[in-house]
This record gives sequence, C-alpha cells and structure tokens, in this order.
Amino acid sequence: MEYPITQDAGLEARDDRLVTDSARTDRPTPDVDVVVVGAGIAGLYLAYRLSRAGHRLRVFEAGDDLGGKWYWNRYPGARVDVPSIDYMYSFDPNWQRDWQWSEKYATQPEILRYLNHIADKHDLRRHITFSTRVRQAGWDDSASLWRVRTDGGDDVSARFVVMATGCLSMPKQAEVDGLESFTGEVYFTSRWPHDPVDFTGKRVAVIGTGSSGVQSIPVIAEEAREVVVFQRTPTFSIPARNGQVSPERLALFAANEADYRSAARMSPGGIPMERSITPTFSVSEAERQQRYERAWGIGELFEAINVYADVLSNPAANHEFAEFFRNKIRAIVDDPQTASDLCPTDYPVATKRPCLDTNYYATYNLPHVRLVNVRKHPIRQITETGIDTADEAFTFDAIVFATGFDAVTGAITAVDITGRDDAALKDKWADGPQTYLGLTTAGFPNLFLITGPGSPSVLSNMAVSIEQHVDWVLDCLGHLRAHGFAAIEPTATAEAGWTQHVNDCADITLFPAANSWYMGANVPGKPRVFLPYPAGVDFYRATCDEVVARDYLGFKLSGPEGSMCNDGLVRRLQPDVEMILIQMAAMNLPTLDSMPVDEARAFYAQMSTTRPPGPDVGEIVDGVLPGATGDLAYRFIGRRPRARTRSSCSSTAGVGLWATLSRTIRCAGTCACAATRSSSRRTTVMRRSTDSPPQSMTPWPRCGGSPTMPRHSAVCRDGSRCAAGARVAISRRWFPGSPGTRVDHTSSGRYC
Ligand code: NA7
Repeated sequence: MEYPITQDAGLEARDDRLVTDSARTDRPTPDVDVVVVGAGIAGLYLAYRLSRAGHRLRVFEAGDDLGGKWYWNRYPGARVDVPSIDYMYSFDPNWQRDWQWSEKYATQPEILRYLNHIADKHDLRRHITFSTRVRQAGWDDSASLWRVRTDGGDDVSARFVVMATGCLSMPKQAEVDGLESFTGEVYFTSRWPHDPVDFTGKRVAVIGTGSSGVQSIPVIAEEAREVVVFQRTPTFSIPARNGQVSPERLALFAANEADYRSAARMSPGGIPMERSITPTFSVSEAERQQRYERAWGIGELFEAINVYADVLSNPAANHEFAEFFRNKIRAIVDDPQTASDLCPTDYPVATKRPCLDTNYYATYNLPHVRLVNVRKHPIRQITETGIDTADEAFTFDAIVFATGFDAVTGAITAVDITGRDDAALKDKWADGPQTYLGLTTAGFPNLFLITGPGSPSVLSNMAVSIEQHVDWVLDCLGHLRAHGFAAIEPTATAEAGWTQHVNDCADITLFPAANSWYMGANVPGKPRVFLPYPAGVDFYRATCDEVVARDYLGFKLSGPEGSMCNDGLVRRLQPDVEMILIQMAAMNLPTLDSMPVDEARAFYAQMSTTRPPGPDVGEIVDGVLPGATGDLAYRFIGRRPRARTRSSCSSTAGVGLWATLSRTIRCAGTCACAATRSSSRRTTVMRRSTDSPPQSMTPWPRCGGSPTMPRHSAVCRDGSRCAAGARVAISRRWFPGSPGTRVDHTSSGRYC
C-alpha cells in the first residue's frame, strides 16, 4: 500500500557532492533579500523574523493599513471563531504585560488593535509599503532572482518572494445579474466600509449564509426594519457562547505558557486538544447524545468536530451528528418551513466550514426577518429597486453580499507569477494547485507560500499554522545561507508525491462530498480539488520537520558553488495504512511484516472482531487490471456484515486502532461503484483465489505501468452519478486477509 509513484528510480538517492557551476559566480546583488506580499498576520510575523535575522526586506500591502483579513472584513458582527487567546502570536511571550483580550471570541476591531499593537511594539511598520499591490513577480533564472512589480511603479529585485496573501482574501464576484442597476446601497462583507453603516429603518437583503452571513445577519437585524436572507446552502452553526476569556484557559496559560503553546503546535487543529480516538458507535446512544450536547454547550468549533474520531470519515456517524444539529435548529426556529430550509441535508456536517454564531437561528423568529431558499426560489436578477426571484419581487434599501472568497489559491494566482522559462503559476495550477508541503512549488525557485494549498491552513488555527510556516521558511533561509546556497526548489517527484498524498488524505474523509470552498466548488470554473491538508497540524508539522531532518528531502538546493538534490517522497504510504501503522507503533505492537504469518493472521482476525457491522453482501464482479507482467485478475466482493458486540472494542487501544481502521473501511464502503452495482456495501478487492496463498509477508512485486485503475463512474445510493468516481489503488504488500486469499488492492470510495 505504498504510493505507486515510480517515475524516479533514484528515490532518496542523495548526491552529496556539490557540483561546481562556475557560470553562476557573477550574479547581480538584488535590491533586497526578500519581498513579502501582504501585511496580515503572516506578513507581520515575517517582517519580525526576517528583520531580526538580518535579511533586507520589503513588505507590500494592498490595503491602506496592516491587518489583512482583519483590515478588510469589518462587517457588523465580525469576530474570530477560534478563541482569542489561541488566535495570537506566540513569539511575544510577555504579551500579558501589555495586552488583554476582552472576550472569548474577539471582535474584528479588537483583533486589528492587537495586530497594530504588535506592529508598533516590534517596530514593524517601517518595512511595509501600504496601498501598493504586487502585480507581477517573475523569476530571472540567469540572475537567480525575482523581479517584482507593483501598481505603485516599484520594480524590485529580490532573492526570495514570500506570498503572505491569506487564504480568504480574494473576494468572489457577486454572480448575480443586474447589480449595476440597483440604486440602493451595496455592501460586501469582505470589503466593508471604514465609516459606520447605519441600517436603522432600512429594508436589507443579505445574500449568503457562510460565516460572514451567520455573524452579520443577527446584528443587521437588530437595526434594520426588514431583513430578507437569501440562502443557497444552509450551514451547520453552533452557539459561540461568547463572554469573558475562559478562566480555565487562562489558568492553563498561567501555569506554563510554553507548554500550552507547544501543545497547540502538536495538536490536530492548532489548539491544545487531544485527538478523539473514540468511534461514534463504540458507545451507547445515551452517551453519544450527552457528548453532542456537551459539544453544543462548549461553543468551540474544534471541540465540536472532534467529538468522535470518525465524524469526518464514517457517513453513519456523521449523519447522526448532523441529525443532532438539525434537531437543535428545529427546536430553536418556530416556523417549521423556515426551520426545514435552515437544516443542511445535502452534505455531511463539517465538510463545509461550520460556523459559530450568536443568536443566528433565533433571529429567524423575529417578525421582520425572513428566509428565502434560493434553491426553491432562484434569484433571477437584481433590479433598480431590489431583487427579483422566480416568483416574487422584493424592494430593498441595501443589499449585503456575504458571498465568500476565491479561497486558498485566489490571492496567489491573482498575482502574475512566472517561474523558470516564463511558465505562469496560474497555468501550472489550471487543473488544481500542485505544491510541495503547501509551501513551495516546482519550477518556481525561492518562492514560498504561507499557508498555501496542501498545508493545514483553513482547517487549522491560522495563527499557529502561519507561525509554523514562517519559522520553517526562516530556518530554510538560514540553512541556505549557512551552506552557501542561493536557491531552493522542490523536485517534480516530491511535489507529485505530496499532491497525491493530500488528495489521498482527503479521499478517505467525507470532505469531497460537499460543494465547499475547501473543494474550490464555490467559484465557477475553479477545478474541484481539495485545497487544504486534512491530516492535522501535528502530522503536518512532523512532516515538515522530517523533510528538514532528512537534508531537505525533495528539494534541490543550488548556488554559485554548485547544487545538491536529495530527491524523494516524504510520505510514501497511503494515509489510511499509515494511520494504522502509527496507531500500532503508538500501542507498541510489532509491525505486521515482522510477525510470522500465522501470528499476523491472528492479529488481523482479532482486529476484525472490532469492526462495526458492515452492509449486506453484494454482487461479486471479476475483472482485470493491467500490470507490468501481464493482467492482474481481481474480484470485487461486497461482504456481509459481521455480527459483533459493541463491547468488543472497549479497550482504549482497540478503540484507537479501530478509529483508524473504521476510517479506511467505512469510507471504502460508501460509494457503490458501477462495477459492483450494489448500494450500500463495504467493498474489498481481492486477488483471485487461484493465486497461491502467501507463505510469508513478503512484498508484492512492484507493479509497473499505471498502478491506478481507470476511474469508474460511480452510482450513488439515490441513483445519481458521482462525478468524482471510485478509485482503486493497488497495494504493494501482502496483507493478511482470510486464509487462502490475500488483499492486493484497497478501494477508496467517496461518499455521495
Ligand atoms: P463562505 O463561507 O464562502 O459563504 C458564502 C455564502 O454565500 C455561502 O452561503 C454561499 O452559498 C453563498 N453564495 C455565494 N455565491 C452566491 C450566489 N451567487 N447566490 C447565492 N448565494 C451565494 O464565505 P464567508 O465570507 O461567509 O466565510 C468565509 C469565512 O469562513 C472566513 O472569513 C472565515 O472566518 C471562515 P454556497 O454555500 O456556495 O451554496
């Protein structure tokens, strides 16, 4: 089950010799060492670290002042939805002497004040050129530097460019006809005016019910005479229960801030929290309901998503949690039709970004607030006086667009970035972003992306992820300097491996089931690719550290004295397999390939007893896959559920292991591949029993050619076709299946 990337026979082969490159010794000196694009949280921290490390730098910021997202997103009700105390820099350890958060979830003005306070305290403004947008950045290979041009006429050469442009900073177009004809006021939550907006006595339309809509609607409703919310997709939102900063959290801080920050860095989401290892159906229904209530009561998004280990991988677990949310909505909202329209039903909970709110659902009980479900009543056009749907004409004084962003990649590709041979980044990413670690991209030397696609970014506490990336970049620059290198660039092998790894990680979750901005699905024409890295901040950080520890594995480093390339893949196993191996290692279990075959079978059989029940037996379909040494026969088998008692996975270790296994197997069973044509099943692909059973756990000979089966179209439970299709990956190890057979292939499906 290792990754079947085979194009580079010399994986991990390292050339330690520096190859002399005398043609490169007379390089021009650039104007600065580093150009930073953006002066938000990332740009400010870069300015701090780069200046302290003695790098010459310039920071360009399109806004008139610093703050990035917190400069632009000034809409009523705008707040952070990670606890304030976690959403701050850790490089300023004595912060409590001169800063205090006034609320559990700070408002936009308070966060902006905090960022200004940091900038002033550490004298960072002097590095920033405001009101200046970087338009173009081109790599000059002969001089080994970047040439950066701005709309202010700057033409700056730099050895490195760091894109600190933010994941949610490029507003999406309105995408509604007739906006120019509207004579009333028009606002975008992503570009809110600096002067106060007064909605008192006005008729206001709000389009969009993501985080910005959910936060602003109750506040707008407090002032406006009439509010009509145009909702395309309902959201899952939990009450923020805002108030003072949690005394427990402050006490944890007081006890040992360094430990607290370090726990955040090694957590799944960037907030100190144990990763849940309890599968939903391993506990009683009463206990589950209690836990859901607790998640609802705490008012913290990461805690809520972490309620059970399999919420984002097991459709049944997700469905139950979603139903809990829907029941809450039905209980809060008086009008049954409005409640029904507010209940999300067409995507698993947390696969679109969930929201934190203050009185969001209750706002719909106010007599002057109305919800229009635009799936049933599509917006036809905006008129001079309001909005026409297919069956009604509305009159408004103001329209608020809370319609979101071209997320994660939008602000990067908005700059005309060209790398080697004048290749445009926008073209390279036309079918989806390709990066190594979400930090770098092949063909674009010395370009770094802070919280870029393929890193945890929007799935994490951004403050922690930003610091990790900036620290990594600074360490990298220090390494290059110390070893006489001038340039760094990922190899094509490393990048392809990472891009595949990110996709594989997403594929064993339910994320791809939603039309979310995580998937690029909110922007017409944007490729449908899962953008962030979903395995967690902890795994991700370990990977970045491992790359460095293994001499910048997957990077080519070059300079006047020569170059060095340590090519290879940092993650070589399928993520589901890796999770199991990690769990086994954590439990101090021997590795499967170190066990005698009988012991391995017994171990596997024992693990199997903890499986939750699977679906019915389906049809058995035989087929062939192309292999280097000829066709490989395979068989799809839809298995009958195993009878088992829930108590069989009561030990923590067993549950933990099952938590990972369930992700794999449940996910594999959720998509009814056309080849099997059976609904609801667990699909395992087995080598035909005509092969001799394995005598020992020796590696299966590497298969050549394309090891990935052509994509099947898939038929979902409701009979509709799933564009994503099912995917079958070939394993390369014996796996101890039931006697007489061996599992050669694993199937990874998609929730439809
Ligand atoms: P989101 O989460 O992308 O929400 C945008 C909302 O706007 C969402 O409900 C969209 O529906 C809706 N939308 C977008 N275009 C349209 C059109 N044309 N017609 C109707 N409805 C539309 O952006 P936010 O700014 O709310 O949240 C981003 C924040 O997330 C960020 O600031 C962080 O705080 C976290 P859809 O779901 O696409 O059907």
